[in-house]
Amino acid sequence: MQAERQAGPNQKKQPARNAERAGGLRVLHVSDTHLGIRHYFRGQPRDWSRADDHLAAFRAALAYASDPDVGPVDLIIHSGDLFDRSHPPERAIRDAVTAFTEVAGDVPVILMPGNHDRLGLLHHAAGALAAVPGLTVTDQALKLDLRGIRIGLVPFHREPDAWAQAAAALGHCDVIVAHQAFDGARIGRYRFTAKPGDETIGPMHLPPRTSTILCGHIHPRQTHTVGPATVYYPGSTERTAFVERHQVKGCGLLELGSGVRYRTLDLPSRPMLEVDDEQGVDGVVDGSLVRLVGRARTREVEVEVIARGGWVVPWSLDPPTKQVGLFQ
Ligand SMILES: [Mn+2]
Repeated sequence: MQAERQAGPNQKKQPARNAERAGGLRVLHVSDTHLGIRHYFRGQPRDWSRADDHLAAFRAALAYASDPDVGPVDLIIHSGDLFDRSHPPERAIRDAVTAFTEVAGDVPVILMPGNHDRLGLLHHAAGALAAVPGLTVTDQALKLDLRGIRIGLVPFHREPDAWAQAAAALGHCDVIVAHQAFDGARIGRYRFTAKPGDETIGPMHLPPRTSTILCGHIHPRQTHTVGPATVYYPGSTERTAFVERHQVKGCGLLELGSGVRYRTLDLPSRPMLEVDDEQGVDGVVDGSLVRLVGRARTREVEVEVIARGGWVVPWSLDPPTKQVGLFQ
């Protein structure tokens, strides 16, 4: 990939943002887009798929690169889980290629696999993604130098020691890109803690003087410190499960100048709600995703929710099924 681009006649005119841009670097950080996700809802339109929402969120995240209030950016980094599964549907691959092609001509894009799509990026989608000019896909630790700023990409490892080894082999980096759970990351009330035999990365696994980590894997957006480093998780671009129904989704903008600045950028999400009694149906709006729980799990409530335009997670009157468990 090219670190510097020449302004040419086809180059879109982009206003100089501010003085601190000179010599600095602006990176749009996108993660956990989970394209091709398959969730079925009762009452959903025939021509709709939940994957459409994830594609729209992905495209909206990329559009921030040329948003007058956010862009221009020098680089787009996707820190893993582009696809929801290791063998993504053909359509999800085509959609990803189209979206990347639209931006990668203007801004270089770096894509690193996550735990969900590792095989997808390496095998099933490798050929299609390789054909996108300006897109770099790496499943190996890789160090890039952009205007003197060293960016180290260290792909997903289940073993923290293996991750640490791959990171150390790169030498000093100003920014590390990862797809891991770091010590101190939180999902709800759960807090990841690095301990022997665990997959969590702790301060002991970081190369010396690591200061900035752009990370995927944890879906609620958050920023926290690990030893001397700050880990920035932009979170997933759409809600991948009902447990994420209250989370604001988005991506991030890293600005490296005289200091380090990270802005979270919001994206719209489809409304999701749980209905646990008859009154709960009042909150259902058109096109919302609804999970019935407790005594609201009746055919009557389901019919009422669908009449109000809601789309309902399949459930059964039989003992809980695996299908319901998918969303927990
Ligand atoms: Mn993910």
